[in-house]
Amino acid sequence: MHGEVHVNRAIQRADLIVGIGLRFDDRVTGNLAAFAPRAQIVHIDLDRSEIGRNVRTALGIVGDAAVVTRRLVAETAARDCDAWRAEIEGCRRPPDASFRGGLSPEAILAAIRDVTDGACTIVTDVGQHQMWVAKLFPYRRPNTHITSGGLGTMGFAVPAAMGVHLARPGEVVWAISGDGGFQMNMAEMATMVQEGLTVKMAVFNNGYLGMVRQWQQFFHGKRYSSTPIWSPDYVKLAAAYGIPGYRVQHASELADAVGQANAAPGPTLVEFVIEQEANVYPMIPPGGSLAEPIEAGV
Ligand SMILES: Cc1ncc(C[n+]2csc(CCOP(=O)(O)OP(=O)(O)O)c2C)c(N)n1
Repeated sequence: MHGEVHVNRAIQRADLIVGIGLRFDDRVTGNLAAFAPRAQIVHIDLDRSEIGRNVRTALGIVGDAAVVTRRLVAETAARDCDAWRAEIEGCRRPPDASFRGGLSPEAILAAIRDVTDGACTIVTDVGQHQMWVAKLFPYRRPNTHITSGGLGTMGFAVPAAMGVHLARPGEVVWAISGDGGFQMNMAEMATMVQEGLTVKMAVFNNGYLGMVRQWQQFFHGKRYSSTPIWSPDYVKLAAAYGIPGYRVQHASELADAVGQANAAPGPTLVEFVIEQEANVYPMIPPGGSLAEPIEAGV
């Protein structure tokens, strides 16, 4: 749905796709009839019932991804792929400028990267902020991007981040949520305090259920039905739990607030008051082909 243009183009042009542990759901394929028209598909999954369920597969392999991949690599001779790589690079777009400037998602994530030196685990909720994190945070270590993926579980970030803290004591853990998803599980702040769990909470407050609002803007004539949402004062809310809170409304406040929130002992919360109608690009319309993305400024 929000995949990079060059990646989707590569899928559309590929003659072989090896899918490992994915279910080819509609957010990945777009219109199935137009998906990867040239490709033979090899589907590797632990669950036999996934194979051939959504896309026609040339070869299904049921098994543990690590075991199967190791065996596949051992069996497959190296090939020169320079021309193919160059073709994919040729489709790459410059970064979306609408992420830039002011209190943009890019600026917020750069501030978190700067204060943590990129050495943190980020747990996201579900929505636009989740897409921005996936696209813009410069992950350097495996398994440091925790998200509910295809399950799309709003409310996931805060409790999941508490779990990450328990599993990786000593790791800095940021839970990044939208104002919608945060309000679904914010009561867990009590557990955090009671159990002494250190999670840095970031709330991207755009005053909307942003990802759904974007659909309403693009495909339903801007009829914002049930997507504008009210929020409490998050800084006061955090204070009620004894948690230091910071509100960031301007880019100039970013470094200080994020730095203090990261450095203070125990849980902290930063509310980022972002542009209300910011969008995630590119976007494949529901039922559309991967070959026809909506791009920023088009
Ligand atoms: C429990 C649940 N309810 C509804 C949805 C459908 N849904 C997906 S994204 C989204 C909006 C999320 O809004 P918000 O948490 O404010 O994040 P934003 O998109 O603004 O970053 C909704 C309602 C869902 N994924 N999970």
